Amino acid sequence: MKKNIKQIIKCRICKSTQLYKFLDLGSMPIPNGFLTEELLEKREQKYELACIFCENCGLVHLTNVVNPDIMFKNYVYIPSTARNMMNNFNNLASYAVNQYKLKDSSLVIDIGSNDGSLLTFFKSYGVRILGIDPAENLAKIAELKGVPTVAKLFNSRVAQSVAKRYGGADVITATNVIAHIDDLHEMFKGVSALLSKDGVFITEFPYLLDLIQKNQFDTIYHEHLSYYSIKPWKVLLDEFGFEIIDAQRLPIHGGSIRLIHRKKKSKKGSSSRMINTLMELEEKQGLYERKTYDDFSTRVSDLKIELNDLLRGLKKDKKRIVGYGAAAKGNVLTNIFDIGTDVLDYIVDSTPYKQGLYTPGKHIPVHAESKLVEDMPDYTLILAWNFADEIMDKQKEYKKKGGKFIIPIPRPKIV
Ligand code: DWN
Repeated sequence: MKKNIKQIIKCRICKSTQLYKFLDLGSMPIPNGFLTEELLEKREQKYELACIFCENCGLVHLTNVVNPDIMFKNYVYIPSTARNMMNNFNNLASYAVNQYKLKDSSLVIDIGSNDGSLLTFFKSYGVRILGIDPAENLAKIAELKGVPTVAKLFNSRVAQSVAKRYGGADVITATNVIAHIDDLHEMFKGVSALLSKDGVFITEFPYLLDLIQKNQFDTIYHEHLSYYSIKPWKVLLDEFGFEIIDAQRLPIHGGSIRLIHRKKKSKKGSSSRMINTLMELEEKQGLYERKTYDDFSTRVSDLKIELNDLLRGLKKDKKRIVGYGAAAKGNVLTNIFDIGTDVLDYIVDSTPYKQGLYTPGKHIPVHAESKLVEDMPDYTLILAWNFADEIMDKQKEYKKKGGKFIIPIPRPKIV
């Protein structure tokens, strides 16, 4: 991609130009663009954050695509900082190994393998593993964990060379990465080339139904190019001859969906009962009507007023407030709701690479979690609300000493 930004003019899945724009969040820097102190003075590149809804197949997209090299070459997000995330990976690995009777000779390939966390669970079952991820910094960490990793962006060319070298994959996983992919047709060409005849392709991504119903506007950011529901996803599967053989809704990341696919055994293929139920639910919840998206945008504007009234009221009462979780979603919330160091003194986070840095846009300093009990601010705004239970469980002493938590999504509440 020559320039750093590409405008979307037709649907990523069905190529329709019937695109309805909603939720214009303004512009902000990329949400994982943390800054060192020296960089604070430098002007940050800001990119539009707005959504379009394809009135033909129903896919929700961002209005543009930021150059993936800018976002993913050197990546600071790692899943291993969250116990719930690792439990989810453990559950996925044991499900796949048992359900699909994997053996030592079986090959599991993870697209968007990050620091190798998921494959480490598969490795414990003795199967062969391989990661594919463009983040060179994370590929090195994965290799140190004994997870061989191809540090490249997945596409059909990479898939063919991997298939030539390692053979067909019995399982291909793609968790929290499909939303990051611009050319889905190229991705599916790669999966078709890499997956063995009877192999399964397991995807996990945040579910659009949860996002809309729970006001999760802050999971809308530059890394997430698409927001999936079953109807548009099935258009892609039909085009590439895949079918869904199992589906599970998961609580992770505010509500995700795990889909297990295989290459269609027959022209017609089959569709699990669960899929038909979900598609009916999507229709019933108005997921394919403009009004749903207009109402969502209105709720986000109301949320901005409600959260700011709460926080600024506390500041008026001379209360001290900090953030918890220097998450990409937290950087969206603070930038789009205009919550800066005038409200949050700092943010604590368990990720070593983020500590000592400043958040993109609002330049809020990030410290280690231990600072919370040492410093005892009156309130803690949980920016990583998707892990609120885990965080509050970890910080029982802060609560015991009188600290209070604020959970911003789906509506602000003090706990
Ligand atoms: O899709 C993506 C999701 C899966 O992860 C990526 N595009 C980027 C990333 O989004 P995120 O940064 O919003 O993810 P998390 O996992 O919701 O971020 C949680 C943040 O909170 C991390 O920086 C770690 C931190 N944390 C913490 O400090 N203490 C998390 C837990 C559970 C904790 O106890």
